[in-house]
Amino acid sequence: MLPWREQIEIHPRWIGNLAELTELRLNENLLTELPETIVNLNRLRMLTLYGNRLSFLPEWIGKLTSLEELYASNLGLESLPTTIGNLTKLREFTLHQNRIRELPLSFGKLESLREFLFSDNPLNPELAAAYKEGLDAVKRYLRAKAEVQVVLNEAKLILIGEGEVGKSCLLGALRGDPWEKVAGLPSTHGIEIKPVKVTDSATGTEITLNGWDFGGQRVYRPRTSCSSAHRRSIWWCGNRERGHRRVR
Ligand SMILES: Nc1nc2c(ncn2[C@@H]2O[C@H](COP(=O)(O)OP(=O)(O)O)[C@@H](O)[C@H]2O)c(=O)[nH]1
Ligand SMILES: [Mg+2]
Repeated sequence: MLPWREQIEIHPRWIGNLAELTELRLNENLLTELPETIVNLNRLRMLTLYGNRLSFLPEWIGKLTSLEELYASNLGLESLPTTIGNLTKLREFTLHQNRIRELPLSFGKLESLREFLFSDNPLNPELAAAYKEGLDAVKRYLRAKAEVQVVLNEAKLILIGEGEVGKSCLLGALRGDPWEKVAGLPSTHGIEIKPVKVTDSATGTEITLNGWDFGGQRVYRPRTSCSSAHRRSIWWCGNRERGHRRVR
């Protein structure tokens, strides 16, 4: 245990060398972030953080897998990292007086949790009702939420512009269609929707962009402007005179 006589703003770096440390009380200081050296304290069973100025708990906190007690109230936290679910020995977790609305699904993996104080947070109404019933109800709520959560990984790719600027050919090229097939296509009438599969290089997740290929003729313009209200979409705009292409 480290008793502090004065409020500290900067956390001493050498603290990460105290590999045998089991309790660290940093409450009511002026810390704005936790230095990562704490991650070396893999015997830490108790971490007291309340009353600092941390606005988030770092992802690496999930590596402190010996933690049994974590006191993180009155910090201004808006969310918890998903890695919190790795703290499977955590018995006591206080989080009151923060700004948390929702818990990560991984919170449901905290099997050892017995004491959980979460009052004075702007919880979403369903979670607030579950919290009033107790920890089991909170876990039930999270399980139910996980079951209904369907990840679609889809977005709209909308191509608009004058006729004959190359919208349909561009969509065909993005899809990997052979040029001979797309170049000879008749002018588009109305809207054609064709999928483009892409892979997120960071996560390897496959995403389907539903390519909306609009006819560029004047008669279709009202329809194009109606569709501009769609959210979560990528736009490609082609202009024949200026050769202008814009993506947003
Ligand atoms: N040279 C050239 N011609 C293109 C290119 N893209 C499309 N075209 C031609 O432009 C014409 C109109 O293309 P299209 O994709 O149907 O235009 P849209 O009306 O905007 O859908 C077609 O005859 C295409 O062969 C390009 O990058 N280079
Ligand atoms: Mg076309």
